[in-house]
Amino acid sequence: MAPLQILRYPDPRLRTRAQPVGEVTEEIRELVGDMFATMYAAPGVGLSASQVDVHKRIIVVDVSKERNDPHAFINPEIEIIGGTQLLEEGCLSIPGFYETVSRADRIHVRALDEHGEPFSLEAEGFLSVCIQHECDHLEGKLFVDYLSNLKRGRIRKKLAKQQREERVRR
Ligand code: GNR
Ligand code: NI
Repeated sequence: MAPLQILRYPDPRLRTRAQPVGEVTEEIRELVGDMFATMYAAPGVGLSASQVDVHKRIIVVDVSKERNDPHAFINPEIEIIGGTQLLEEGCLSIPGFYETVSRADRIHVRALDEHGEPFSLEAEGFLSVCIQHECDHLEGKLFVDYLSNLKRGRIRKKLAKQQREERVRR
């Protein structure tokens, strides 16, 4: 399992809509392993394949305190059950910026696991937010898209500048 490089906003590749996984092969399982390695190294509570520039519908999540409860979701489908919650979100692709986002609270998720077996679960609270945040990535959507144009523009400018400066230094 090797950590992969994470794309950073405003990289246009983060706007790619991911394609469904046709068959859960050994290659997909290797990618899932690399995604877990990337998420734990970052460290983050979730990661989408989109963020490592692989535009397939795969997300991984571990919201446990002990970092020992990994879940992979392949071709995830979310159905909103109800409620709303406000939570301060961050994103490994938007380092250093945290903003409150309003999302559904209770959701039902259907997906395939890394063996290609269908499963479903109900989530609420932080797990629900994480799954919604990751599924947004698969649509090319980022949490900053829920902010005002002004706020998003400021974040975009700061990160673009940081990355220009990093490229000069390297
Ligand atoms: O590590 C992460 N933390 C987080 C905190 C609040 C809401 C969502 C997240 S997901 C984020 C990792 C990430 O960017 N996944 O795409
Ligand atoms: Ni993210």
